[in-house]
Amino acid sequence: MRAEMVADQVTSGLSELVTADQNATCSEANISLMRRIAMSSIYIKAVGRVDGNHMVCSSLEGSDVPFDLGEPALVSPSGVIARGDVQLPIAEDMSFVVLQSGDYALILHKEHPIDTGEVEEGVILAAITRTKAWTFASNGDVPAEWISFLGESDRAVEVTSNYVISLIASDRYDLVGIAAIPIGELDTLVDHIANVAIPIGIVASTILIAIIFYFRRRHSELPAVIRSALKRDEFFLEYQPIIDTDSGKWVGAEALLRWQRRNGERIRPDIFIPAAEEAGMIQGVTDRVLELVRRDVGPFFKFHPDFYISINLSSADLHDVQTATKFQNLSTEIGAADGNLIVEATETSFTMPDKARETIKQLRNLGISIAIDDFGTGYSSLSSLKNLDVQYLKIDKSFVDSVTREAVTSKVVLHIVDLAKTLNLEIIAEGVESEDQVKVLKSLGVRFFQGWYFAEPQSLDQLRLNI
Ligand code: G
Ligand code: G
Ligand code: MN
Repeated sequence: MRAEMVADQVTSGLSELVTADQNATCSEANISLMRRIAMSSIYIKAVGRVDGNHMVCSSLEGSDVPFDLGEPALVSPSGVIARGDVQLPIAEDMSFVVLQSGDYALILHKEHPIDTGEVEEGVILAAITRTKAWTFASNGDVPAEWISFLGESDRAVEVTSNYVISLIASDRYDLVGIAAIPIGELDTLVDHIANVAIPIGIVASTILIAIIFYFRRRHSELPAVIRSALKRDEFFLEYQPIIDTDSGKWVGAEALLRWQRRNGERIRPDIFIPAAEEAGMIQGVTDRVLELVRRDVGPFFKFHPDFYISINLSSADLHDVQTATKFQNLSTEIGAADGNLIVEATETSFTMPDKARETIKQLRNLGISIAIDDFGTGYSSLSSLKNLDVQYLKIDKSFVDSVTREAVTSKVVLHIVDLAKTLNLEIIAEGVESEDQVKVLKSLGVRFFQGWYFAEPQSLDQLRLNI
């Protein structure tokens, strides 16, 4: 590419000179023209006027004394006369390339066609004509036979006893670019790869593989660990109070599943619940939740007949025909009256409303109320809500957080509250953490609250002491 760029400038420089020149040889105007061409080019060092094998004048200062250029080395198919290794009177220790068309010649630095920045020690770069193998530029000896490696094609890579040689022919000029790397150099490169790059690669990929296995094992292990946790009875419930701000009393509590392993490690429900759902084990977990409620509650409702306990259900539970029967058994065992139990399900559990509807109907027949959990985060349409037999909306914490922050989402809360009023639903604001949130939500008409601001999840024994 670099050799082609130089050739481009040579071609356009020469054609400009030949067409523009109406001046007498070596007149002042003639020399000015040559200087302008030389100045406007990056690669052309100087422009000169040639007579026979002599340069008679040029754009160079004080070079009006003719000097010998030597015999042409090559005449190209397009008629360009080329000379290499030309010494100029003003710089006799350097040699230049001179390319001539008609009476004009361009003087080029020998390195420009192969000037590609940093070059490794021993690497040979060259630009050579394809016909006659004349060296346009090179930084070392290029054996004439190298050109023959190209054969008929435009690209070739060849290995000799000393070099690996790569050749590319220009498709616009009679030029071939050559890069040759000494075999010895290649050995150092191979050594570097073998001693540095490969070990680093092995270490890095081993670590990566270990990480992937670790996470895959953890992932695939989780269902098995949940199964053994069920056997080992590692699950328990905490109950987070729900406050009626009209009376200031705790009117109910949400049962939240907790898992503490024998080694003391706690695993959060937002990790193991989705894992259990994915592994098709959530019904087993829900069974345990109901069993834990039965154990915890005992005769609780005898003493607190107006209190309710809400239980979270997954989508799979809502679509399970046995769920209602399980609740019926629980309800009987703990002596729950109408309104003592609430079932919470997220909006997304209702994406197949027909299937969920049957379970909801049966639960409603048992005197159990239904709450839509995390409301606002799902996609339920208002019309589908209207057709569901639901009594509570739990506004998701993210919306509760927004009421004292972003105006846009707090508008959404306003709409949720309006919607709830129209549909005759009670609203419970979830994850309430500050007095400001309570103030705003109360002013919007929210009556029930759940959150750390009021009370944290606690054991039912603890909760019993506080009501
Ligand atoms: O407590 P918190 O980190 O407690 O609960 C995180 C999520 O886990 C909440 O979305 C909550 O609804 C859900 N969750 C808590 N307990 C249960 C449960 O017993 N069953 C189901 N399906 N989800 C639960
Ligand atoms: O079922 P649901 O998605 O509503 O789960 C309630 C979750 O919110 C539980 O993880 C519970 O521990 C958590 N929680 C309850 N009150 C607060 C609160 O005030 N702040 C925060 N950050 N989390 C809360
Ligand atoms: Mn919930």
